[in-house]
Amino acid sequence: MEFVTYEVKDRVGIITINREKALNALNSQVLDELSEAFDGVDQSQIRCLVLTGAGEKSFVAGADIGEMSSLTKAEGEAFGKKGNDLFRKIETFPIPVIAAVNGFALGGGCEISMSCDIRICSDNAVFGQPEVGLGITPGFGGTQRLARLVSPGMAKQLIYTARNIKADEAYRIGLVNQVVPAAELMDTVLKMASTIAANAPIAVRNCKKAINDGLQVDMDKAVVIEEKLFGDCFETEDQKAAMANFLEKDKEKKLKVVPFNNR
Ligand code: DAK
Repeated sequence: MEFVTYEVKDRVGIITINREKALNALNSQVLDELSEAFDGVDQSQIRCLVLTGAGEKSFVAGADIGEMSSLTKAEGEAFGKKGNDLFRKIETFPIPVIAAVNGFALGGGCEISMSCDIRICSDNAVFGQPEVGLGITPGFGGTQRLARLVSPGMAKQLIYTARNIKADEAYRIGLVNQVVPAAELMDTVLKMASTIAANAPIAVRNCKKAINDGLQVDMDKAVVIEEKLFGDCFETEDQKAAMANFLEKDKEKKLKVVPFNNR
C-alpha cells in the first residue's frame, strides 16, 4: 500500500494514514487502502486498533479537495459512498478503534475521527467541518455523527459557521475524550489501547455492539440488545475464569483471555 501502513504492538494494531505531503488528505486511493487495512486485521489476535496520521502537523486535513473539485454529481455521490462505507466499517468494526488525532482534523478528518470509538488528541489539534465554505455539505457522516456526539445545537453552529476549533474547545464540547501534549500522544493512546486489550475480548466487543446498536433504537429495544449481549458472555472461558478468580480471592491469577475464534 502506498499511503497506509499497519503495524502491530502486542495485541494492538496501529493503522497510519501516510500522505504527509497533502496533510494526509483522503483521496480515493487512501480510502481504498484504509478499507483494505481494516479488512486485513487479524481479529483473532488484535484486541484494539489505533488510527492516526503521519507527521506532527495533521491527522487528516479532509477529503482531497483536488480530487473532489472536478467531480460530477454522480461521481460525488460515489465518492461519498466510498467514504461512508469505510467509516461505517470503522464504526462497526468488532474491536475498539481509538483515533490518535495528531493535528488538523478537518472535514473528512473530523468525520473519520468520529467514526472511531474514542478520540484522544494532541494539544495542537484543530477540528472543524469547513465544507459549507467549499460549497458542499459534510459528506462522510459529519452532519449525523457530530450531532450525536456533541449536541444538535453545537453541531449546527460548527457546521453552519465552518469555524475551526482548537483542542481545548473540542474537549469542552465532548468531541474528544482527552487532550495531551503532542509528544505524549502515542504513549497515552497505546497505554489506553493496552488497557482495553487486557480485558476480556468477548465482553469488550459485546460492549461496543451494545452501545452502538442500542443508540439506534428506543430504550425498550435497547435493553433487550444489552440483555442478549450480556447473556452471550456467559459460558465463555473469560467469564468462567474471571469470576472463579474473584470467588477464590486469588488476585495474582491473571484473567485468562482466549482468542475470539476459540470461544
Ligand atoms: N485536500 C487536498 N490537499 C490538501 C488538503 C485537502 N483537504 N489540505 C491540505 N492539502 C495540501 C495543500 O494543498 C498543500 O499541498 P502543496 O501545495 O504543498 O502541494 C499541502 O497539503 C500543505 O497544505 P498548506 O500549504 O495549505 O498548509 P498550511 O499549514 O498553510 O494550512 C490547512 C493547513 C489544513 C489549514 C490548509 O491546508 C487547509 O485549509 N486545508 C484544507 C482543509 C479543508 O478545508 N478540509 C476539508 C476538506 S472538505 C462528500 C464527501 C466528502 C466530503 C464532502 C462531501 N460527498 C461526496 C458528498 C468531505 C469534504 C471535506 O473534507
